[in-house]
Amino acid sequence: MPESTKRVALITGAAQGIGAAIADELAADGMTVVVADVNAEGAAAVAERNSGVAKILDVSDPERVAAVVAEVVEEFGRIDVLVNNAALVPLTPWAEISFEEWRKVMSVNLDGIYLMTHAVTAVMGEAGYGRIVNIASNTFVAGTPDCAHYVATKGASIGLVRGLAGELGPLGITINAVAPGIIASEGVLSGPHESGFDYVVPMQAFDRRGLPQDVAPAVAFLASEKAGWITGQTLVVDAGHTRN
Ligand code: NAD
Ligand code: 4PL
Repeated sequence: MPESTKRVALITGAAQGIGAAIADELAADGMTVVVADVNAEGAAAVAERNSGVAKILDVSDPERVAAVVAEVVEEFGRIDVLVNNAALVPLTPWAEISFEEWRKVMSVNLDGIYLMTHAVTAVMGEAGYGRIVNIASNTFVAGTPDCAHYVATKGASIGLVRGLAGELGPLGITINAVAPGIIASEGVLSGPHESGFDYVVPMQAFDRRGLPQDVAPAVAFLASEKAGWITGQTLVVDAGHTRN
């Protein structure tokens, strides 16, 4: 297995939006980026502009997760950084959340994090080094309505960070969360969350819509060598919308 001299970062859901901006940022920091997404075309475009590689991946599919992690190890011999970014971002009032929709959101947003983190920590543990960043959301702080299933998964992603940090520390792995506020990603701009800006922007300290590029540097810092004394934490990146 060839050992890449560059650091290797695997970013899920990186075909567009916040994940794509994170891939751009980590590539600019000199890493080889693995752009993993169910959207093959979008992943290929983001990988190409960053001289990285694209992987077609549904994070809720155990076989695909195992296969993709094995392929990355085969190709590069290392995984330094995992960014758990892939998620469904629904807007559904509680009374209308069917058990099927509930299970679907749990499966992608929560089982996906389990599967990716479980597979990648095995690789990082062997190397004695790793950086994991979960993309949570300030909805867990704000209690944003009409997406209770989503908020529950984002709280769980912070719970995992807190619950795992102590076990991963002795392996040389840090695990942290970044919790963005509302961000003008392709997903949000094309869906019902778009109207949320009218309500949220006036509560921010800065009077404009947040962009994927506003989130990526915080992720890059926690993914960097320099962040080695930070683990189990959540960094809120929301222009001061919430204060905790
Ligand atoms: P987006 O919808 O624009 O992009 C999400 C990407 O994830 C898409 O490329 C999609 O194809 C991919 N994806 C979906 N299901 C997948 C699966 N099962 N396996 C692999 N890839 C999958 O979303 P975004 O707004 O950029 O959000 C990215 C992350 O940021 C999510 O975790 C979201 O919860 C979080 N977040 C977003 C906002 C916001 O306002 N945009 C705010 C806080 C947190
Ligand atoms: C404040 O994570 O944090 C809408 C959509 N509004 O996904 C989010 C806020 C959304 C958010 C989010």
